Amino acid sequence: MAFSSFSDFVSALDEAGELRRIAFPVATELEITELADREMKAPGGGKALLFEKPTIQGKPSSFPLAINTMGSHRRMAMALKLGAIDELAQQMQLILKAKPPTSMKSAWKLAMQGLDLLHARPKRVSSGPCKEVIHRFEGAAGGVASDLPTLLDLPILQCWPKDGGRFVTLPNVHTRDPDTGERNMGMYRMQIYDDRTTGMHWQVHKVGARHGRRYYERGERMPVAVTLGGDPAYTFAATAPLPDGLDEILFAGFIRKKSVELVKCETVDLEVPADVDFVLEGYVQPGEFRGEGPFGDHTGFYTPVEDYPVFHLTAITHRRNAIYPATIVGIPPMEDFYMGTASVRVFLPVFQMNFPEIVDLALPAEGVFHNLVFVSIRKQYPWQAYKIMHGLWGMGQMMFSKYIVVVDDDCDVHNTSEVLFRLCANTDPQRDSTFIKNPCDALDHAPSTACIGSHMGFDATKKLPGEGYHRPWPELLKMDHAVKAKVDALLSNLGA
Ligand SMILES: Cc1cc2nc3c(=O)[nH]c(=O)nc-3n(C[C@H](O)[C@H](O)[C@H](O)COP(=O)(O)O)c2cc1C
Ligand SMILES: [Mn+2]
Repeated sequence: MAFSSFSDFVSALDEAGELRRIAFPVATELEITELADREMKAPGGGKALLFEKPTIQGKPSSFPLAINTMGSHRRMAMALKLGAIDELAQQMQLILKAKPPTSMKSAWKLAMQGLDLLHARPKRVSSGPCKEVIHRFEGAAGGVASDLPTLLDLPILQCWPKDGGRFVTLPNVHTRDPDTGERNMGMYRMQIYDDRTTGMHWQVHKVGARHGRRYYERGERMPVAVTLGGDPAYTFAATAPLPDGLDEILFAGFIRKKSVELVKCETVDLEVPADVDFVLEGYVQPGEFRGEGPFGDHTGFYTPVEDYPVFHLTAITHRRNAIYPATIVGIPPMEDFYMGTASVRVFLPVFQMNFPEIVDLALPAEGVFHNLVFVSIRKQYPWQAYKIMHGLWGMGQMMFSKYIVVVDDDCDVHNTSEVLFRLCANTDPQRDSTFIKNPCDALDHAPSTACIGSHMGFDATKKLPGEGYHRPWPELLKMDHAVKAKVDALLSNLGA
């Protein structure tokens, strides 16, 4: 069942030997990054770190900070209460393949899936742990009590030396479409400007930005609520590339097999999960923009200062024993690689529903999400690899994929060395590549103009006569099974 708090998850990591507690004071300015970066670069993603005494400009923060909590395949699965991420992929597949029942057994199976889906629907509750401490910034009678936190009291990181300031790095940003009332929860970083204002870095292609444009057009103030912590399923859902219009709260409920309990905010007309650690309530004012950045980004480079909307804080509510969740991004591999890989596993059944010939798909760490995609297919007809490339370039955030390499189904896309071997061996560069024009990731600094550019696809599959290849395609080397078994036995007798 679901985690009832972020601290539950941190305890579970601790019990599983996946957490390192850091009891001495460590500066939120750069030092936590350096420790976390070393951990994230350790084999398999190292451990999660709990900084019990983070300091802000030399002063102790009232809140501990947890980082790298999802930074390994095991911890990512643990965050979603799974033995392995593939279990969730199988559940997705069952739902996508659900057909009207033809027997008691299939009816029962469908009913069980129905129960899972039932949990997807959120429940409304009148209060929750996220309201244990309430600090309103507007209309607070009797002024502001000094022991209540502002943004400057949270252990918010300055991640890299040339960053423009401190950034909230794991915020779940809740907004509504003013026309349809549809909810969205996306992860968009927030630069701290002062105790009451931050940047709101929703990029042009993201749903928060689309909601924002509608408020700007209507000339209305846009309510925004940001949550930190709670069940880690929320954080995962906020980063998952769901199609626009698919509610992340429903998705989180489906993942955790328990309805998300939603509670009304104090100062804005939005609802947030009641069990989160912190809620930052506020608004974005139409037409107001401010320079955001530089920020040491997941591209491994600093993104430059660009204008983004400004978030004005109207209240902070939090758990009394809140833990501040954070991550850092930078030169891969980082924690977000494991989050991205989990997303790909979970959405593979959706890709396969659209393109049944897809066997597997991987975004290797070196490509930091959008730069490199390896996909294996069961090829049946000429130029099928190109159909897959174009199909992926047309699907949601896969539109950003800069290089797509298509290989045959006997190639393991999670083994970069194997894919590069196929790419080099199986392609005639001119014949087997294609360029297209498409939107680019807003963070990509390589295109001459931001957000637009070319993408390239490679067909590294075996070529067919129908593709103009009339020579006999050679056979890939493979050892006999019997010989392999014999050598395995020999070696195990030797104790090797
Ligand atoms: C650690 C992390 C930080 C991210 N920061 C941003 C960001 O600052 N701006 C942004 O537009 N997307 C950012 N993303 C990616 C979005 O969260 C992701 O594209 C998400 O699917 C967007 O949701 P949406 O389609 O509902 O807008 C980040 C992802 C991760 C894992
Ligand atoms: Mn969304």
